[in-house]
Amino acid sequence: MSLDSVLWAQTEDYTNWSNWDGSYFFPQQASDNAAAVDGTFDLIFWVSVFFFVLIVVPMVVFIVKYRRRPGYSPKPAQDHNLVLELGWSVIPTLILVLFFVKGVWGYMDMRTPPDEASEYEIQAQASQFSWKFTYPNGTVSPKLVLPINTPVRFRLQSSDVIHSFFIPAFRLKHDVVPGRFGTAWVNPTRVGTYRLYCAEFCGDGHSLMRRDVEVVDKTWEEVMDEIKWKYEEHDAWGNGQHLYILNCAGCHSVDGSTKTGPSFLDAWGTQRETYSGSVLFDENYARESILDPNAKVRTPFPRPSAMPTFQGKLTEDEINYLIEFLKDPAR
Ligand code: HEC
Ligand SMILES: [Cu+2]
Repeated sequence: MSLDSVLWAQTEDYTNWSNWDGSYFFPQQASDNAAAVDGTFDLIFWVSVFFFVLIVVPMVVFIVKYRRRPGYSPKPAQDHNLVLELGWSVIPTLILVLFFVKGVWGYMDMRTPPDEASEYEIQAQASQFSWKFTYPNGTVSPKLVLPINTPVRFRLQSSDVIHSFFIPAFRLKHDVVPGRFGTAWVNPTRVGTYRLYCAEFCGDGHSLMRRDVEVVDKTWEEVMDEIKWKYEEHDAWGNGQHLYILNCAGCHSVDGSTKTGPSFLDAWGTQRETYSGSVLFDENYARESILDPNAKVRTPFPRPSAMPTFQGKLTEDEINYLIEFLKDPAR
């Protein structure tokens, strides 16, 4: 499995404009709630356009028509008109009430998961700078794959700073605040591949916090079975790559580019300059870096290290898989 298939964020060149799938219009509507959100936006937009034209066009016409000219003297203006004043107070108020009611209805629908949604809950864990999804069967994956027409709930969690879970095609956005759970839900209604972004500036790798969201025409059981990472079906290197994508790819590249941390490309077996002197990149240095990043900090990276400790988050087996991967990450 290539990295491309797992993490387009790591491979696509976003400095190239042709890779941007942004458009002048809203993204495709891929959820139940999308139509209501767009409907509210359109209502406010077109009412605003209507009043903009109603006010600005006569204003420009009157400016020209009643401009100061020689031979004309200004006539005294009427200074009070009860009907007019009531009209321009009451009508906009009613329109605002309409916006409010439509907005609240839509918001309540978006915030209240239907009963079926509590059956499937995905835990979405944000950390600098990646997303990890835990499925109801316990599988942890960097991929978000959802069966069509099945409401699903998300439990949102951050292990460091504030992130934001944003899937434009679902019109779904919710802040992910450390120290408390957030919830969101969606009923995907269109098969396809959409994008998940972090919408809260969370550090220098923020723009890398992107994932594909796949909506597929399969059942939950099929999706969970497919997505389940089976350690015994892969070699140690493959398991290491899987763990790297889950935990490290947001900060460490395997193509030689420096992100928040140094690249792993051709790093194994070389001497690394740290604030505590030169160290050989071997098993012990790798393990120590994972468990206690501040023990030896690479120059010229800032101290204390931006790397979180993985003490208690990765097992010894998993660290061994990662070490196999680090030996030759570009295999
Ligand atoms: C939030 C960003 C971040 C994450 C996530 C992260 N690291 Fe780091 N890592 C860094 C930074 C920054 C450094 C350089 C400073 C230092 O030595 O601590 C670093 C240094 C290292 C080093 C020493 C590299 C060298 O060139 O000398 C290793 C090995 C390492 N990380 C392994 C990992 C592994 C394995 C993971 C995933 C399990 C991981 N890191 C996740 C930011 C991160
Ligand atoms: Cu983020």
